[in-house]
Amino acid sequence: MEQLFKNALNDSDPSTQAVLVSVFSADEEESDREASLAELERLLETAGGSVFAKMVQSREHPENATYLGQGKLEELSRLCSNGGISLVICDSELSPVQIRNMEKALGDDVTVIDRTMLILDIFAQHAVTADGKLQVELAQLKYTSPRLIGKGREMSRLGGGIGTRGPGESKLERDRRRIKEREHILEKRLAELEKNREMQRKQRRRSGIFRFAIAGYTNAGKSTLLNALTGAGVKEKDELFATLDPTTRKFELPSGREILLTDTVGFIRNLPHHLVKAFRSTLEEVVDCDAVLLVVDISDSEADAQLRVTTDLLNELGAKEKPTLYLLNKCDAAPSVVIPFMTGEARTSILQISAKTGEGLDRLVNRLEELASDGKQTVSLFLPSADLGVLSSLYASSQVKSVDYRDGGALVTAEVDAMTLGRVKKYIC
Ligand SMILES: Nc1nc2c(ncn2[C@@H]2O[C@H](COP(=O)(O)OP(=O)(O)OP(=O)(O)O)[C@@H](O)[C@H]2O)c(=O)[nH]1
Ligand SMILES: [Mg+2]
Repeated sequence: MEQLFKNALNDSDPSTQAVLVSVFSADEEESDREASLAELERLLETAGGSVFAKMVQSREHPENATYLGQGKLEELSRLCSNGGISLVICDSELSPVQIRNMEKALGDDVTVIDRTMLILDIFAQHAVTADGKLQVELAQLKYTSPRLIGKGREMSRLGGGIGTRGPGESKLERDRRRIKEREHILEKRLAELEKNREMQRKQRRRSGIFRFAIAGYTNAGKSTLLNALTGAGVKEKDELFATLDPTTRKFELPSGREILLTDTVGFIRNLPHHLVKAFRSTLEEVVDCDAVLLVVDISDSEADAQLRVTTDLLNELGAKEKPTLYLLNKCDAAPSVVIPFMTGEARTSILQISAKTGEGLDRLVNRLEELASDGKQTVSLFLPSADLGVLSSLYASSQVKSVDYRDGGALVTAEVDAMTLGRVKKYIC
């Protein structure tokens, strides 16, 4: 099926240079602003571009019509034309009107995009599964298309995507209709895929195997950790959002107990709400688990802020009550640190590790063992023929290890939690 979008940077020269622009209000912390802009730079590099210049304006609010004030906009225009720059990226969410007016002021050769459009570009480059690709395309249609339409841009392959100029109004009307149709198709397909995914999740739940989700800020080392433990071969790379699609792998603990580990999409500050909504089914993988392994990159000076963002998002997704093990990763690259945000956490829930060198992974495995076996024990039961129905509820709530049918009933070995144990006590043999 034809894709309506291409990426702003994909098709361009790999050395595409851009001006990064940010409007800060006076009540924002200076360190937050700088970190956000530095992150925008990393996002641009990940997307295949580089920074020509950064421009910052401090004012009460961004200008409604043009984001920047008049004087700064003129300065930006001069900067772009002198440097031959054709891409401007703003570190906030821009309205379609702001983009249109900025482009009008900057001239025909300059494309203006915002942080979210840039993130979606990266997502589009990194999505692998059908599910991931559809979610990205739908989010681009919903977010990016209103920001392009009316700008005299082609929306389709016909024009080659974000950077193309051209069509008249009748073309735009056709594009609007095509976009709506495409959105409809994508939504239907996604709903079907979501059904499958939910079935898979149900099966995993029913298997009774303890499930850990590996969550954390983008680039924290989640995929490296999954690979170090399971040899999963997931892409690990020093770039943002290397992973978009979740990967689940079985891991056998030294006791022989099996657990499931799921590597998930990373979090980032200022993730707009509608993006969270668009990627909800991917993000839900993060919370559909029995416990969370929250990976923090302690070699990053922003570790504390990143942990804050991650925790807020996890809470928003409904993971507040999940047992959480904080993994202070990249300890090989950082001195032992105290993260202010974590001072309230129990020491037993914090471990220093290095997914790269393997340091601390043996302790991690021990903790996984303790968490996975919490309150559970393996029991042998004899279910008389008349009570064989109990077996299906055992499958639902416990890990059934073996069933041996014999005269008069079945001999069952299962790992049960305390509640199930209460229900099946009378069958213990
Ligand atoms: N020094 C050091 N580098 C690490 C460690 N763990 C991961 N890295 C590096 O950090 C970078 C990011 O690692 P990934 O595993 O891709 O990070 P991620 O959390 O999966 O990132 P996204 O999928 O982009 O959200 C890679 O260059 C890794 O080699 C570690 O313990 N020490
Ligand atoms: Mg990853």
